[in-house]
This record gives sequence, C-alpha cells and structure tokens, in this order.
Amino acid sequence: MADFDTVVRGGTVVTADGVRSADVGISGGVVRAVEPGLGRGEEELSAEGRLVIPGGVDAHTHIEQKSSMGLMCADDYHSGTVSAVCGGTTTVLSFAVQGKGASPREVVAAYHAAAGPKAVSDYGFHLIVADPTPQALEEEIPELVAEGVVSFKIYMTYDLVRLDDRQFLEVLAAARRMGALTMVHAENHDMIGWLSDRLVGEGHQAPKFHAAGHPKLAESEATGRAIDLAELVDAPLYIVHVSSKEAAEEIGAARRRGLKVFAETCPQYLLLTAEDLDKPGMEGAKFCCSPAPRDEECQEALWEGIVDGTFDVVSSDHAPYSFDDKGKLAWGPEPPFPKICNGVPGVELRMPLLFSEGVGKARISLQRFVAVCCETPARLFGLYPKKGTIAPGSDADLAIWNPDQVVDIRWADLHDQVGYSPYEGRQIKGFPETVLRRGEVVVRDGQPRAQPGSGRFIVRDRPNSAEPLYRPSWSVALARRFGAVDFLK
Ligand code: DUC
Ligand code: ZN
Ligand code: ZN
Repeated sequence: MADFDTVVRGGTVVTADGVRSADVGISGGVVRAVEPGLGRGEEELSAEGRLVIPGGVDAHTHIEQKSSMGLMCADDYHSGTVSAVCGGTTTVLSFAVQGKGASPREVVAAYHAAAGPKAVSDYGFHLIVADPTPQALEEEIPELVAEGVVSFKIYMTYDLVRLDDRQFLEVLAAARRMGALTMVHAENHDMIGWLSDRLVGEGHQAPKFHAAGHPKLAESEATGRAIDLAELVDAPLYIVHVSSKEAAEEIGAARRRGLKVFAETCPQYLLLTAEDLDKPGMEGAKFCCSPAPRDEECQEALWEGIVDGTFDVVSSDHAPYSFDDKGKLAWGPEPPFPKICNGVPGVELRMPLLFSEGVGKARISLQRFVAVCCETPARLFGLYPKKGTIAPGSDADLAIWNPDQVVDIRWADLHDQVGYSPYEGRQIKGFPETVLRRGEVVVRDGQPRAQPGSGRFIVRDRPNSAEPLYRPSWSVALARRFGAVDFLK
C-alpha cells in the first residue's frame, strides 16, 4: 500500500521561511509531510530540477463583476479561475459589489451562485461597500463576516461606488468592531474629475491623457487621507494597487508611526509606464487602468518597497475588459479617455512576471516572491495556514515550477477571455508546469484539467482575531516593523 495519495518528489520546496530539498507527501488533499526520502505515493510527480512553490493567493481580482463604471467584465468564474491556476494561483479573492440601495446579503448570494458551479480555483469574496446604511453595517454585514466574507473594499472615486470621508469612517469603525479588514482604492475624485473635464474640454481625449488625468498627487493625497481616517478610528487599513513613489512614501511614513497600514502593488505598476498609453489609435486603451502606470522612478520605488516591506502583497488587480464594444470600447470606437473602461488583465501572469522580472533579475529573493504572492496575502486575509504555505496540515495547493522555461507571452496561449495581453511579445523565464489544488492536479504540463465547480469557497477567519494562526516569528517581526501588535490581537 502506498504511504500517500501523491508524492511530489525531489524538488526544491520554497516557502516564505526558507528553501530546501524535500519531497511533499499529500493525502486527502492536505500536505502530510515535507521531508527528503518520503515513502511511496499512489501518484508520483517528479519535481527534479524544479521549484515547488505554494499555490498563489491573488488578493485582488475582478471576476464576473460589473466594473465601477457599470460594465460586466469578460471573465466569468470559469475562465477567470482557469487562468489563475494556469499561472500558479490556486486561490483568488474577488469582489462582490453592493450597488447603491442593494442588500449586501443578496449581493453575496448572487456571487456565490455565479462562482459555485464554475470556479476551478478556491475563492473568497471581499464585499465592496457602496451604500453603508445602518441596516447594512449593523445587521447584514456582521452576518456575512461570520460566514467568511471578512474584508471590505471601499472606493474614494468612481461615481457609482464612491463613499465620502464620513461614510468611509463608518465602514472603518464597523470593520474594527467586526474584526474585518478594510481595503481602499485611494484616488482623489475631484482632482481626477476636474482635470479630466479640462483635458477633454481642450480636445485632449486620447488614451494617453488618462495618465495626465489621474496624477500621482490624486493618489498620494487620497492615500494620506485614507491613512488619517484609519488612524482616527484605530482600524487596520489595506491600500490596494499602489502605483507611485509618493503614495508608497505615505505608506512607509504611516508604518514608521506604528499604524496598522498594509499595502499591495501590482505587476502593471512595476512593469508598465505612462508611455505605454501613448500608442497609435486606440491601442493605448489596453493599458488604461486606475491608478495609471507611472514612470521608471516609480517602478524603482515600488520594487524597493517590495524588498523593504512597504508592500506586503503583489496582487494582479485582474480587471478583464475586452478590446471591443463590450469592454474598452463600450462607449464608442474612439471614446474620450474618461469613458474607457479601467483595468488590465493579469491573474495568469502575476506570478510568472514577478518571478521573471523580480527573482530572475535579482530584484527580490525567492522567499520574498513567495511571501508577497502566497503567504502574506493568506495571512492578511484570514487564509493562513490553510493557504499560502507548504507545511503539514496545509491544503495541498502547490505549483511545480520550471525556473528555466522561456516563454514568449502571447495572449493566444493564455486562458482568459480578454483577447489581448498588455505584455504581448515580452519574453519571461520561469513558469508553472503542474499545479495542484487541494491535492488534485488542476494543471498538467501547462494544460488545465479541472472540472468547473471543483473550486471551493473558503470561509476565512477574521483577520483581526486570527492570532492563533500567526506564528510568533511573524507576529514579532511584523509588530517590530509596523507596531502592528493591536492588529494581531
Ligand atoms: N481600477 C480599478 O479601480 N478597478 C479595476 C481596475 C482598475 O484599473
Ligand atoms: Zn481599485
Ligand atoms: Zn481592482
């Protein structure tokens, strides 16, 4: 009789703690042992010459969701999560959006109905709170938190979803009471609106003006204000998709003051610049996202921020809009830039891009790569140690990664429904070959093979009350770095 259902044999196992040669023994979908020389598995998977990396946790994806401009995105829970697993990500956290006047409970029920029969990766929801009524905050949302929807996102811009500062404070206070984590899209709405109207009014409406219409100052002002609001309430705050050096500086300063502020950046801000928006015709629309891609100085600052801990997480902000009248060009073939749907796809390439450009170019270590792509998002969003690591007792989510595989990026080889990749034609090195989700091979030799509906909703622990899940070494390190002791209690 075999000792394990599956043994991943002879690889180099990488976690945020270390790198070692070991086999991984899996039974019942759970990691049972990580040691060299394990006994036989019913199924043997060779990882000779390969890295064995925890399944990625992408903390920021938009799947089968209406955008903040009201447009349905191109990926449903099948294509979006197939794309995720093909890139080594086995858990996605995506958004359930409360429209104005909508019941959060009904909204989340609708997202469960959409995801349940289709997902192939595991998943969870963040609730976008667009209408923080007392009924929502005091009755419905606490029930959702108890059911594992333990994080909220609020917007400081976009007419359909944005909150004013007072509403933002109400959400922060409610999140603090419930032990939930508030995420924020931090851009100054009026700066963007005023500038965009002037630019369009003067005939500057091509995609490249999207960058001018979303200046760094709009991001850094809102980032600083969001931090101040969180400080007033003494609530933890997670700042999404940071694009600029100036916003990163606000975050660094907050941390030095001991505030419970956490942050992510995304591959598009590490690898694209405003010049990518300046392409012939409407091509630049493919690169329009908010905040906007910046410049090389910002890119350097963001890489540095991953190294020095300003950024805890690298997420994709996968926002899949096709380049046609159902997506980017829904408001006509040549819409003015404020009418171009914001967002770029990226759930499949998040980890390969960060591996190639980060680890491959010696900007970040292999362990830091695993920390920001897998372990820390799992910790911050109440998934650890089930997700985000390879250790006895964890879900057997892992990718057997070929560090030497050279890939020329072509959208045609990816698995999303977007129709283009902002990274088309770039060459990267390193890609997952085989991916396991709870012990099941969901990608073999680069090809997806999971059944729709085999992904599971993960009931997450409340981040504020997850102390037993945090290892002392991590708690102490985080507390020292960020003075985040209260957050961990
Ligand atoms: N900006 C957002 O706020 N959300 C989706 C993608 C984007 O570019
Ligand atoms: Zn956003
Ligand atoms: Zn987003």
